[in-house]
Amino acid sequence: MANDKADVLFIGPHRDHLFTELNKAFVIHHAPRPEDVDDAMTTKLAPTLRYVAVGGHPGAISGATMAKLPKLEIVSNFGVGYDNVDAKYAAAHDIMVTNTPDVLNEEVADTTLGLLLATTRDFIQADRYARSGEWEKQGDYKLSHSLRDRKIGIVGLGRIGRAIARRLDAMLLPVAYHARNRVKDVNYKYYADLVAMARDVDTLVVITPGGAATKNLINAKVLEALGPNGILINMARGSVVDEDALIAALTNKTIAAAGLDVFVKEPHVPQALKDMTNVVLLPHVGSASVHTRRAMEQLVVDNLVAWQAGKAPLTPVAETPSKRK
Ligand code: 8YV
Repeated sequence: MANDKADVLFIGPHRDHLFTELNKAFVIHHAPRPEDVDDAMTTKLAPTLRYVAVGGHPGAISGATMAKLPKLEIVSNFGVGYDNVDAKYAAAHDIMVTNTPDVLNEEVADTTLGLLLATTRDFIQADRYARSGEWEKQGDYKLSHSLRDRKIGIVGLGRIGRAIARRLDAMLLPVAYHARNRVKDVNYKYYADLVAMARDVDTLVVITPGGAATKNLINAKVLEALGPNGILINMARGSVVDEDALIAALTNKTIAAAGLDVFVKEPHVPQALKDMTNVVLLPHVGSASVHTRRAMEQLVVDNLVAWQAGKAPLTPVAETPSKRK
């Protein structure tokens, strides 16, 4: 029997559940890195390829690559953030782009709270103190910062930002937020001016989309306004924080501490940050549980399968609203 499965190009590292599910409906062509989509591959796939899936560092697709695939109809991205996909090019060329919103909200919010607590209460250094036997030799570990009396400013009050705010409510912490627009159905204090918010709070939690519009949004000015008791938590994208300004602010004690899940050039973590004891560094694990990654992988496949069946995709991105019902 002839193989009547359609081709899909997956750009990114291997994922078990994703590959098992994709394999049921498609023939997978795998490019672990964007540069693996070379001329030989695009020439081979160009006459027929309608479906691309992409995601997981370093999975990405540029407009230039899309241009080499004239039959391309849809790019299904693994991840709610899609700064790795040229959605503008896609929109201009009638290519659908989908992402994986909602299924990761609670997981990323949980991770944020964990990182906030670990950073504020110094859990990682304290763990080292207990393990190394220093506790027995030196006595009790030094007292830490506290969440008590803190005011939190959330940068980006989207779906994940709101899940974080709900958790902070339960912890009796006052929440304010900065976003491009005021969010209608919440009572948190809104700041149109990020520096003004940074001045009024002492803790910033960053959970805004990456990309050109938010590049270096958290700059030296914002960090200075946050002040010497300030704690910065970045769960968004490395690009949202000016990494050099952050390293300077931590070195000069312009702010007190930082918890970072994301970096400018992942998986590279600057040595200056590794050398500091007042930072907690996570290797981009916001959504990285078996449970949530499986749900995200399933949504990548479900978007492609719906599209292939002539239906509207489940979760199109804002730039490419579905014309299908
Ligand atoms: C993923 C994420 O780790 O969804 C996102 O935007 O940042 C994470 O959930 C990432 O997309 C895959 O590397």
